[in-house]
Amino acid sequence: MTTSTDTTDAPQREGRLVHLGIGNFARAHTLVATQQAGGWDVAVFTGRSPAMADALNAQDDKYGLVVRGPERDEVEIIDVIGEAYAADDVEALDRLIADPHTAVVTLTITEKGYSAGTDPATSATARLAGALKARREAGVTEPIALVSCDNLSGNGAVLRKAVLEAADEETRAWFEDHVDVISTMVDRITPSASDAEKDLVAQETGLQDQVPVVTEPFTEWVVQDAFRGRRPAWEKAGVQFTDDVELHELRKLRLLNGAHSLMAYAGQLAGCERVDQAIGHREVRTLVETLWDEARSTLPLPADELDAYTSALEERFRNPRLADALIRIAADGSEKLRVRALPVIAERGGPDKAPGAVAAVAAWTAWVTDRSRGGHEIADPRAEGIAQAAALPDDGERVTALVALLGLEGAEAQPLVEAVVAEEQRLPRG
Ligand code: CS2
Repeated sequence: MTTSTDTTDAPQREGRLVHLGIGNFARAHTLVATQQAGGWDVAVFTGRSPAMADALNAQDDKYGLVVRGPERDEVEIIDVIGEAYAADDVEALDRLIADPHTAVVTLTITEKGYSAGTDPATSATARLAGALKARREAGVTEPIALVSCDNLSGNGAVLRKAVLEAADEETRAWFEDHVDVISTMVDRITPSASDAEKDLVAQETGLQDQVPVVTEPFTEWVVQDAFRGRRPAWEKAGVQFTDDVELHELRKLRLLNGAHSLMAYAGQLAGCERVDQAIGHREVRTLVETLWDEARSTLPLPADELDAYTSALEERFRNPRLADALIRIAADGSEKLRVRALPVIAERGGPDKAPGAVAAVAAWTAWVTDRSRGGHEIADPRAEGIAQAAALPDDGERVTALVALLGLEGAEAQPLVEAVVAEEQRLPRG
């Protein structure tokens, strides 16, 4: 562990931010904005890969950020992290959250992180609940803000619920007066990096970087303006503060992430491997347009604003140098489709009025079936249920079981099941 920031010696620092889930996205987005804001100590905890903490510590908590535009790369060293810990280091988390210097906790724990339950061994929100208890017991009165940076609508409310469920009674009672929970919309497409980026960072900066990040030039963060306590001056990094995050979230979830999921499954079925190939595939692109048309009609935003948004998206998807693998986006489909596709179908008034969103679900059921029958593991918190469903020989039963994993069952699911069974036959295959 590197402790480059001893809080007792650093009274001039404005506060400490603790980040949970230090994957690629946070290193391309949340931490970059925090570096640009300046003045804050930052401690990070890993998500799925505990080895990330060791890797960061071994390189003095610095890493290279490769911003990959359609024509060129810009390489920058991000040096905002002061301390990096493995996710399960609850002693460090308790100590940091109980310190009044800590005023903000940002989270990128992915969709499934919010339903991971109340056991600190497996749930980041449960560990956070335990650390808030330590803060209460330490008698800290200053407010702390919990800032969700995951692709869920109303992510602040979802986070509040998950933390409160895992908290003890006294901490629940203490919570309202001492904790702000902030919704945000985050956006920056961040593919998985490869050895080529390690070489590039070494060549451009001299840093021997085992954990570089590659990302697109575009970045956006819309943050609910509801902090009672201190926070980084993120506006210096172009962050937008607003009372109306939800509309931004819905726009991004249904247009960007919805199209992403559709391309991930339909694109792979059609023989594509990357997002730029999928958006360039005539039939997949037509499906994306259908999805966009219907998703747009669920968003109370002016047409010219939506036009500008979808053309910008198309350009981002077409970035040929980003090499964003569809298999990255295909992970955790049973979590993602619940928020990306099902609400569009419901709000449109049924599957017959939402063929694009139905295609996204059908592409998922068809793709997981093919993958599973081909002996591949599916990266999904419901992987076991998916494998069992995919093995059912009858299409109606198989799709019924898969759609149930999206939370739709019985009579309510019937119209979607029928539409999906029919749509699976029409999807382009390559
Ligand atoms: C993607 C997102 O993994 C996924 O499902 O849709 O990671 C997407 O790249 C980001 O939300 C872009 O901001």
